[in-house]
Amino acid sequence: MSNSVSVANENGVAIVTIDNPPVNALSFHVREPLMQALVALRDDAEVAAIVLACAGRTFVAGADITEFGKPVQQPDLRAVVALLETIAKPTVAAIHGTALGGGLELALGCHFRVANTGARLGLPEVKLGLLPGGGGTVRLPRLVGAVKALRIIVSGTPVGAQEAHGAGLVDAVFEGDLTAHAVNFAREIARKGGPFTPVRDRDDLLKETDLATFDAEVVDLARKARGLEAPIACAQAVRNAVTLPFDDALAAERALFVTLVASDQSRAQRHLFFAEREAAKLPGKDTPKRRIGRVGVIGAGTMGGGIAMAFANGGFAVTLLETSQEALQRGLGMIEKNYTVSVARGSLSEDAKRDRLAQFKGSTDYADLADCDLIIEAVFEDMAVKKEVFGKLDAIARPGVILATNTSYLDINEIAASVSRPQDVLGLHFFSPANVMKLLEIVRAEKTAPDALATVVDLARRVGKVAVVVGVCHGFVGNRMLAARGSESEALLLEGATPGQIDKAFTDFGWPMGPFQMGDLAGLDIGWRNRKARGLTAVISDTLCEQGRFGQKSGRGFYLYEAGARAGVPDPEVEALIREKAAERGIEPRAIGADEIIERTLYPLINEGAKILEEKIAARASDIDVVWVNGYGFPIGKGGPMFWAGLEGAAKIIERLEYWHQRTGKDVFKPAPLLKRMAETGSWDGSAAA
Ligand code: 3H9
Repeated sequence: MSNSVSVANENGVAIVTIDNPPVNALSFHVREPLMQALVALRDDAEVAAIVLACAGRTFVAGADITEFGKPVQQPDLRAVVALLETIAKPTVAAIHGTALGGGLELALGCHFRVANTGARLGLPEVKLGLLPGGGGTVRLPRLVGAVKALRIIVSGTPVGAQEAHGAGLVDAVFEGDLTAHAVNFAREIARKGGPFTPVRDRDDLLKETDLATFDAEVVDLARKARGLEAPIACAQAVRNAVTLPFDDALAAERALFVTLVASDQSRAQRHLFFAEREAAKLPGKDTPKRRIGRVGVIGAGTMGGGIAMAFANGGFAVTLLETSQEALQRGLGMIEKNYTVSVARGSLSEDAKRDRLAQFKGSTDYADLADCDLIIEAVFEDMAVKKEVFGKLDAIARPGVILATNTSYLDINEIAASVSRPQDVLGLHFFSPANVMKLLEIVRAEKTAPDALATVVDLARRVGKVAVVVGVCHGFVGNRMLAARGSESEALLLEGATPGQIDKAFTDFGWPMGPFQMGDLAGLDIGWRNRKARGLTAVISDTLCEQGRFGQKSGRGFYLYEAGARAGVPDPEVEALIREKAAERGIEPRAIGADEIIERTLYPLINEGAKILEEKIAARASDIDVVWVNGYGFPIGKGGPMFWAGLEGAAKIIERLEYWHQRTGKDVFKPAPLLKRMAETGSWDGSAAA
């Protein structure tokens, strides 16, 4: 046999084992021997049943994503599944770990599926801008019903073994040696005798489909798709499974898959899949890690509390420190409230809530942080305050403890220089709410030790964060680029655009919300305080704040919010204020189109990204994309700002930046040299096309 596929025979039951580390993807070098093995076993009179299993940590986690966009080498997955369905003796997929995408589709080609208790099954293709292209949209509805299949396929979220069992996707769930159980299961089934019906021929559940309910769900998901094509295609394919004969629905699925796999959106989403994994890689991957048991968090406000929850959720013991008992109790109370909400939503059990809360120890005494292995401060954003905190930590922390700051802007080299152990100091920039938002900017200061950095990169993964290592500069990667994106916001207002028009240009682009909606949600006072501290002004935003209009929390900001409403409505007072301030400056309002809004906001964003790359604040363009998609809501279907720059065309971006630079004289529009190189080579690192 081959290295990737082997066959064993246990008293008449053949066990076919796929072994393609790390995740048993269905690469060509797996499909080819798998096909050969299955043909041989089909025709082998000595074999009564076939178990399909995997070596290593998981069942097949999908097609090999690296093969997409290249010519398909036969046999493709569909051919393997079709062959499985020609086998008359019982076939059983033995699923451990994850059966995802093409992996689950392979299992759907079997007559039966058995799983161990920890297994998860799903069709996550939608997250790659695709639909299941190996028959998943046509076979899954036959087992679990069309509406349930629609939900699984469009969400892309795997279901656990027990749920899959309840839904009819899995035939038995076992604890212990799965292969042994699967062999017994197969032998027993074979003994009872057939005929065994392939999934393709099981139409009973489909006939019960209520298409009106189905279509109502599709309307809802089309609204939520925000311009993404894949969820809509997924829904269409599942509907076809109900309304068309099997082979026609399968052919339609294939046609949709072929279109999607060549689309910019899928290319963008596949780029992000690999970008996230690449971002977590550091040079010197064998760097030893420090042991982290207990984590200390200083400050129990929104940020500190969220950070503490993120670590508790990741299984760590947490010491939460505040300056007074009152503030501490308030913080702990907020944490308990958040967990209570999770229980009410059904995402956490009462027992798990109790266990989580038991992981917290509250204190008002720095000495209680002495047994922590990592201490993160989330105190007021002020250099003097931060240095005072670090001074205290320097006095009590054991040698080798990692000391982290959650600063969004401050110079971490300066903070590190204020302690006796700069090698242990780094930045952990969480995004609010820190227990929910996936992004973590890990800031490497000049003297940060490689093992300290490697430790927190590893830790980030363990607490479910998408980590990106960045260098020190004002605002690091995300907030520095955000400032560039926002630099023209006020100018656009003064020249004639309304907040509503600008926000709409953003949401039409695919952002979940526009800059003014975001400002109102976050609180306009935050930026106001920041500007005042740095001696900066923004005439419209500052005036709104002076009027007590801080956004949603005060019921008024750039928009008006009815009591309790989260969506604002345009406020004529704000529009009048904008016109008044424009008139004071002698600016005649003019009509401003969406194109201009995009090029004056997003092109400077990309330009700043290019400068960040030049300065080596980010190691790769794809790291910047990961920051923007996971921390700021950049549309995944566009792959992040640096990937989108490739789609938009660097030459066009430069031409428009130069135009605006000439008109305004502003530095944000001055094209970075790296952007020019991108225009010449087609890639940010000068190697291959982006
Ligand atoms: C599909 O199936 C289409 C079909 O319907 C139709 C076909 C016609 N291919 O995530 P990890 C690599 S679409 C190639 O860190 P974990 C990954 O890049 C597919 N490579 O591990 C990484 O490489 P490196 C549908 C893959 O334990 C390494 O494996 N399936 C693939 O945290 C380890 O990955 C999916 O979308 C792949 N399919 O998580 C599932 N998968 O070490 C995608 C992983 O060089 N995969 N790699 O950086 C996952 O969700 C996670 O990898 C999994 C394990 C949960 C399985």
